[in-house]
Parts: sequence; C-alpha cells; structure tokens
Amino acid sequence: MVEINGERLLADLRTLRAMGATGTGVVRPAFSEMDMRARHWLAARYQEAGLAAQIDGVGNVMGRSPNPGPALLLGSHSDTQPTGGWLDGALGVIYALEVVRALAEDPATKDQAVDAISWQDEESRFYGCLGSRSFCGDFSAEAEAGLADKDGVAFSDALAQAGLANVPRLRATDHDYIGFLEAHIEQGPHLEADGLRIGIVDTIVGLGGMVFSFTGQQNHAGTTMMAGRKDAATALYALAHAINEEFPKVAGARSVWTMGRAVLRPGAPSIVPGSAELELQYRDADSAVLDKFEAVAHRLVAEVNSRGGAAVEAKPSRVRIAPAHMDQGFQKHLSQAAALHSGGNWTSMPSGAFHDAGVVCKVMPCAMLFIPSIGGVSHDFAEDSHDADIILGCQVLATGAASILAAAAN
Ligand code: HGY
Ligand code: MN
Ligand code: MN
Repeated sequence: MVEINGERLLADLRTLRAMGATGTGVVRPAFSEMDMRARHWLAARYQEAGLAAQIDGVGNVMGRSPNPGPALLLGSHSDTQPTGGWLDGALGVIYALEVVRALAEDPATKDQAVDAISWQDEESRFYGCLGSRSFCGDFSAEAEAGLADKDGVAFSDALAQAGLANVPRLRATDHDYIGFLEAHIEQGPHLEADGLRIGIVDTIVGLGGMVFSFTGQQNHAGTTMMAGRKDAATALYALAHAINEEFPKVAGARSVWTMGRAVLRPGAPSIVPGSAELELQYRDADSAVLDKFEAVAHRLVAEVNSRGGAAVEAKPSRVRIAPAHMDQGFQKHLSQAAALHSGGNWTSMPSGAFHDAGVVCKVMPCAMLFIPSIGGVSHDFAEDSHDADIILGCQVLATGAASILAAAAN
C-alpha cells in the first residue's frame, strides 16, 4: 500500500509557511511578492517530483505527470487571506505534492498519472476562486475587464507585475481528467468537538453577498438637529440590525451570514457621516435559502429607504457560488481510506467554507477531505492543526487516490 513520508510532508509545509510568515500566521495574498515566490518554489518542487511544472497566465501552478492519462488532479490554493492561517489552502497543495511523490515511489502506482495544482486567488483578492474558475472557463473577459482589488490595484497590473501578462492560461478541456481531489483543514469546530480525525465532504455550501451603499448628508455633529438628519451611519446600523433580526426567520440549520466590512465616511466623531458602505455575505448548502436571504435583504433596504433618512442602494457583491455536491463514488473511496487509517474516527460532513472543488466539480468529479482545526479557528493567525492529524490526512488522501486510480484503470 502507498505510504506517504510524514516528515517530508511537514518539512515542505513549514517551508511554504515561511513565505509570508507573520507571527504564527501567513500574509501571502494572491499575486503578492510572497505569493509568487511560493508559486515559483512549488513549481521547482513539482519538477523535482518528476512533474512538468508551469505557472499559467492567471498564476495557477500546474505539475503535469509524464505518465499516460487520464490523470487524477490533486491540489488546493496557496494564496491566503490578508491575515491568514498557515494551513488554509497550503495543506492541500503540499498534500498533493507528497501524494505524487509517494505514488511514484510505490511500484504498484508509479505508472499512474497524477497531476498537482495550486489554484490562484481562491481567497478572492480580485475574484472568488479566480484560478479554478479560469481553468473551468468560468472567468469571462467581461468579468476580467476593469477588475481591481479593494485597494484599487488593477488585476492587469498585478498580472504584469507577476510577469504573467500574455502567458497562456490552463483549461480543463486541454487534458483528460478522472477528477479532482482537494484536502483542506475543516476551518470549523465539528471534527475536534466530536473527537474525529477525518471529514469526507458531501456538500460545499453556496455563497451570495451584497454591498449596500448609503448616501446621506455630511454635516456638523453639534449643530445638526436629530430631526431631518440624513446620517448614513444610522441607516447602516438600522439595516444591519434588521438583517440580524430577520435572517434567522428564514435560515437553515447551518446558515451563516457575516457583515465583515463597514465603512463610514469621512469617519470623524464630530461629523455626521455623509456616506457609508456595508458588505453582507451569506452561505448555505441550499440555494433556496440563499434566495430567501437575498429577498429579505431587498425588503429591508426598502423599509430603511421609506424612513426618509440616508438613501440605501443594494448591489450583488460577488459572483454567486452555487452549493456543490461531491462525487459519490470518490467519497466512497476516500471514506474507505479514512475508515482504514483513522480507526473509524471519521465522518461525512458538509463544508461551511467554499473551496476550489466547488468550482471544479462543474467540469469533473470532485471530492474533499478535511482534517480538524484546533479550536475550530481559521482565517486567523492562530489557525493550526496537530502534526499527527496533518500526517494522517495525507495518508488517507494517498490511499484514497490510489483506490480511485485503480478503479479507473479497470
Ligand atoms: O471564505 C471561504 O470560505 C474560503 O476559505 N475562502
Ligand atoms: Mn480561506
Ligand atoms: Mn481555503
């Protein structure tokens, strides 16, 4: 049976962590100097592992097997949130590298075709799951035109800065794939709370979001009477409060919604804010619940506007990501591997985070496995997992991948 090398796995994870390390976390946003350094480092590791490495025109790093296909594709993303953890994405990227090496070292699997990938910008600096969407033909010229990040940096400038302007872009249709496997940290509390070590994902939540723009009347905080004020912040707080009151009435068991970005302008204590912005994101495994959230949000905007204070305008904040169902057959292979290696300490579960597998499953069968996150923490410098769980997860992925390859070969 294929056997991974746990120390080699941990060593590569720690080397990748050092690229952008900030305290215990990592700052390696898409196309940043650290991100591109990590991508070139990864390409060199792919070459060492016997893969033909390339960085494509949106920054995806592909390692292609020399063996005849169709290939099994493994990977995740190596870009991070602005204040990210060291394992979000990186775990699955280095797992893929280690599984490629372990399968190549095993006579029974050395002739199998396994490609490895690190997707670009899963964390949505410019566009949610940009790299995997581009690979799947879901990043249109219209979506790319004028694209910029929240600080106004143009996507085209970031590409040029990274030396990727006019570089060919990978397409799923260029190659024959059996499917895609992504390993990831759970980023939530469930596995640890239930004393489990492996999660096999059945559904990845869908996601929607809106940006609310508030236009009022900037004025003096002391001389402007409360009656007749057009305070953009008051309207923002009223809408945010109403969302937290009304959303639970239409929510599902694991629905979540977050208002993680609010801007008040000019942001001075003695000035009545003339304008403001609030960003809402919501997620659920059921599209109908996402639709309800959107309808409730529009109703609440109309109610705030009817009060005659600051005016509110709502716009979709990002491309809607539909809930994604993982391949049943692949789940079975991964579950058998999990049962074998984890002594039964595994479960089937939904993913509350979105992942590239949620995009790639539109063009090929996909499956995901999770390892526990300590304290359920992620998207924070404190994000961490136990070494023993990191090693176990990679071994489960390797055994599951070998099983899928064997089944495909018959
Ligand atoms: O936000 C997410 O679900 C992912 O970690 N980017
Ligand atoms: Mn993330
Ligand atoms: Mn991630």
